[in-house]
Amino acid sequence: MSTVREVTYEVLRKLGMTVIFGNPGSTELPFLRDMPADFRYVLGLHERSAAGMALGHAMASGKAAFVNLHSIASVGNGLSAIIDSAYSHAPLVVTTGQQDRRQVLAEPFLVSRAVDVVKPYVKWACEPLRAEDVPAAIVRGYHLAMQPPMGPVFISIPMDDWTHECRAVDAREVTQIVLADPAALDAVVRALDSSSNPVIVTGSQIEEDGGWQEAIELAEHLGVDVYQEPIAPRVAFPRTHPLFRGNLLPAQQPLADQLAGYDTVVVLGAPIFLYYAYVPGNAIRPGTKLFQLTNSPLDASAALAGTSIVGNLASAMKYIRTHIRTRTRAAVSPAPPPPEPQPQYPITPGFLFSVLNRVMPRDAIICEECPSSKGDLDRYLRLDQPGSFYSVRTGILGFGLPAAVGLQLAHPKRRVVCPVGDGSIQYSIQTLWSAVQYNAPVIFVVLRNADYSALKGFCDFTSVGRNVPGMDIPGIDMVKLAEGYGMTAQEVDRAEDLEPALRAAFASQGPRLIIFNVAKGGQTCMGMDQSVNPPNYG
Ligand SMILES: Cc1ncc(C[n+]2csc(CCOP(=O)(O)OP(=O)(O)O)c2C)c(N)n1
Repeated sequence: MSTVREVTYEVLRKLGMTVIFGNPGSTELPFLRDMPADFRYVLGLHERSAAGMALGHAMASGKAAFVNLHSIASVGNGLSAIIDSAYSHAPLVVTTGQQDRRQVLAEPFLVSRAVDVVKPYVKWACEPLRAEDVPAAIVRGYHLAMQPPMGPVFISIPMDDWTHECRAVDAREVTQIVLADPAALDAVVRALDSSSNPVIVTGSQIEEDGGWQEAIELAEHLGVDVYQEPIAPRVAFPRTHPLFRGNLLPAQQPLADQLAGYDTVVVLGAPIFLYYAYVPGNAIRPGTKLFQLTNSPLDASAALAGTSIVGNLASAMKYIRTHIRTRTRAAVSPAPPPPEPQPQYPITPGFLFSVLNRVMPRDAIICEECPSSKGDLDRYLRLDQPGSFYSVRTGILGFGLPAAVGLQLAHPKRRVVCPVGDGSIQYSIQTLWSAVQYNAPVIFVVLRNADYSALKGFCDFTSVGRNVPGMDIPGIDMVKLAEGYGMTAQEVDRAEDLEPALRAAFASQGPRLIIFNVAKGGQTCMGMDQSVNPPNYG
């Protein structure tokens, strides 16, 4: 009879999880030994990087990625990537080693209570009761991870389990599309048909459910204004589309004010709503009809207002489009383009992103983590392709680098660009090594302002003042750090050197890191502009 180890590799193969993202330790060695030749091991030097690369891979492919971490030792380090995957709806099957069952009661070295640690952030956490249940637990975990809203599952595996005898396990088939209730969708159709001024808000679940094209068709059929959810982790509507009106603000009253002119609001695939700073107010102007279509029962139950309908976004949008009457609307003109930023010293983030927008291929993938420059990035990168934007959904720094490398590994034909702050990059800096080793040709665009500008902006926003320690990060030689991990790196100080540096990076085949010394401060937090500052909302 086969062993647990052999059957596990067999089910991983059947489930299409032949890449193992990990960082090994003693408790995983019995599994990893003699890894079959059709498997690929992607090593992260820190578990944030290993699980974070898996997260990027899962988001790009829409398929579960397999992660193998080291007992409790690395669940702590990898936890923020697991949390990211929960909130990003990215399917991960995370496994960790556990001490030998025969001595676990005696609290040996590296004993793990990881199952309890991860529970609030995974769809399922288990340590199988019997060794021979391990492969079946992985199959069950995979199918649960893949159910919308997709997310992480966690399985802790005692190190002596791998040599036990085990019967073959069927990988089974479990379908994933759950359709919204047509009667509930009819209510949305009726509301839109009787509305004089409706609006739609697009959210990242549109991308999760493969609804990019359907969202465009619905918006055009309705002829309505389109806003993007606040602090969007994915771009779900082309920024260049004439109906696109911009981002919603991540605070209650400012957001309600933005939508105050509309009588019916249909939110497609987003929470109601994702807020950052607390600016009290109504979720929506009283009297406005509000509907939410979501693939997430959690988002439906947590919405602050409106009627929520749970189901697949693409098919729900199609249902609405094919049941609603077409609206006739005078031709709309696109929102005016933002003013063209000028070359200055120091370089401004706005100028950097306007040049990047000009030189990057249209199908480039942006994986972003540059907190205080996010507003400029949103303004100047005119993304109009599906799957072209990824950002951290949780606010936990450390997402950008590993997600970029995972995205690049899953998308070898598209170039991934990772705009990242000089503070943010430090949380998962080891990923540079993985990018080099696995030749993931990501272009890391580091915005170096030598401080935590976003936090300074937040100090101003919340009126706590500037007398706060730990806001500056001088003295980091990013070129040396990158070169230390084997990566080609350069520093750009002057505006005239910016475009040639970016063009050279796009012309190169491998990963590289460019540090742009940019203007400090003066920018706003998470894309919020002055309209939400306390003078307006005291
Ligand atoms: C893991 C983690 N630690 C700390 C923070 C708090 N934080 C939010 S923004 C920020 C500054 C990031 O600096 P940088 O990447 O240089 O961007 P800048 O603010 O300068 O644009 C910090 C420390 C966080 N969100 N996540």
